[in-house]
Amino acid sequence: MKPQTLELTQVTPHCGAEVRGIDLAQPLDDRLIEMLNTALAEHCVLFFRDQKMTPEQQKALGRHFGELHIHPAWPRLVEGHPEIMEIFADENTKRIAGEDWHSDVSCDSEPPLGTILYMLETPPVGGDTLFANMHAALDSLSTPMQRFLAGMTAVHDGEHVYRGRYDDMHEEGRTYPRSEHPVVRTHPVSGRQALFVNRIFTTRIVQLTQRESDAVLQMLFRHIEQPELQCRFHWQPGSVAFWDNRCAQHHALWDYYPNRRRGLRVTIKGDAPFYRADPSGIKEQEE
Ligand SMILES: O=C(O)CCC(=O)C(=O)O
Repeated sequence: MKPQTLELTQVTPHCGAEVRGIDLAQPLDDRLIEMLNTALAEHCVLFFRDQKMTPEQQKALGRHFGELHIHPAWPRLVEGHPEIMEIFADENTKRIAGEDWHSDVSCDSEPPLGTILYMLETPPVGGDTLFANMHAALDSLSTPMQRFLAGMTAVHDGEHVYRGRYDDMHEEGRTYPRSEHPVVRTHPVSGRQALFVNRIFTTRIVQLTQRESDAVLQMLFRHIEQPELQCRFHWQPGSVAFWDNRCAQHHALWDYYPNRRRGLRVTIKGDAPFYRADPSGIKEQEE
């Protein structure tokens, strides 16, 4: 029998692939799930077009890849579906989700493995999302910098991100997650190393002084934002993006105010990030 393959088109050399020929509303068989898991780890984000899913079907899709995550702070949930976040903006919106580069809820002790965003309404123009590959970000640092960062840990804090952010949130007695994670993490599926610090949540590299940490983090945040590491996704109603938070960061562009944009997001639970030294070592770069 001919081995089943996925119909994939890469979006840019480092990031993203569009997948065709799959109806995400239908149950996926084990072989297809395995292929999607492999493709996700390789391309960091997968895109699908012209999908139509009910909330139940979107949750069933997410559950093929793991248990569903419940957000620690998001106030706009779909009624009867606490696992589904509504991503929404219109003329009354003051803040949107993901206005800067980040990996979802990296302040959690076990940050989400991946996120599936299903777009329902798009503005007439704009509202794209940028994605960047964190393996490529690490690989494009100099060898001495890679060696310096390997084995270090950093604090990811939800407090300054979520406290007071949403008008309709009841915050009395509420605390937000704060965790320490490796700066370079090993992807559990591919075994590849990825840079794991982001502008929204990461506040401090633990082994450095505050001043050193501020300087190194700023350098890394700027490094991560290089256009060569990225792809840009233009949404249409029915588009779906499935990103891997273990090796991708993303940034939602809010260039469409006061227009409306609406999507539904399901997030999949992940494991505690770990660093395992690559037995082949960090490769010397050619000058
Ligand atoms: O609206 C988007 O395109 C992405 C929003 C975002 O950053 C998120 O859901 O984490």
